[in-house]
Amino acid sequence: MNALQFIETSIEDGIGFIFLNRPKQLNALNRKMISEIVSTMEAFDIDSQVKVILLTGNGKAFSAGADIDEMVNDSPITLELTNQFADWDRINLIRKPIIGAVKSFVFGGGFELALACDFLVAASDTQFSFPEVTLGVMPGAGGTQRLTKLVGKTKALEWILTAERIHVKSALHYGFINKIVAPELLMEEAVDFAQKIAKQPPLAVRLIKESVNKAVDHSLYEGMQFERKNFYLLFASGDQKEGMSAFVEKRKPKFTGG
Ligand code: CO8
Repeated sequence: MNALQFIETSIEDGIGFIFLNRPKQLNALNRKMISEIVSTMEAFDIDSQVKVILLTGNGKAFSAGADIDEMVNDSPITLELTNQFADWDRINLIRKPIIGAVKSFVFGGGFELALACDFLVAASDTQFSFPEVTLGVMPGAGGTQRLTKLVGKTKALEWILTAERIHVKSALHYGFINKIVAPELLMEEAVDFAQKIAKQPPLAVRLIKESVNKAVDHSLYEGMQFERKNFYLLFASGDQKEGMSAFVEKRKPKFTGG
């Protein structure tokens, strides 16, 4: 991996950590930073030491959005030629679960990055917002699509058109975060959450994530056909043999990931 300028990474106990690291700019996302995040996710995705990816921010906030200084002089042509969203598209291809541990400002592109995670653990001081409309633009990295699929049209349109700051209790009520935790316990709680998934057999975790994601974009029939093939496939794994034998033999399973 090339030297990382805008993020920090580490691996510990099956968790691949990514820390957004522009705290003075409230982790405003520039293009190099997104590219570093995505390349690290891809490296973790094929690293057998990593079972779950955990994304968070250094400093006060998760992220105050895309770097406005970098975007201010963009034109449709520069946007087309730099094709920055190709990096964002690659997040959809990550097979391992991604947990976002978010706090304080989760705005604009930062909110979109959070919504690209599979789970969100949020500190009680977290505020989510899409302020793009106040800048004369709109979300561009999946915000209008992901939020709408998660909470439905009514609230998504209201929140995106008003730029209102969404309180964590609302976020939990509408189902786009998994858990609210005390700010000082954010990492501890997020690691606990990650560990619950990290100890499960990795192939089953992978195919479950893939199957649940299918439900978002496909008909019930197509989704169920897909689920069934994945269900069959898991019977080729050592972990299925181990998991079921352990149950029958009344002992704890030892999963190897094979
Ligand atoms: N871009 C660049 N710099 C930023 C950003 C940002 N989004 N947000 C904060 N900063 C910088 C500030 O300029 C400031 O820098 P300096 O100290 O050099 O003046 C520093 O971070 C600290 O910020 P503030 O002093 O403003 O801190 P406050 O606590 O007073 O306010 C806020 C915090 C409310 C979050 C405020 O900073 C703010 O409103 N920021 C902008 C939020 C915003 O509009 N975000 C949306 C950006 S547009 C977007 O995300 C489009 C996504 C499109 C697709 C994704 C492509 C990557």
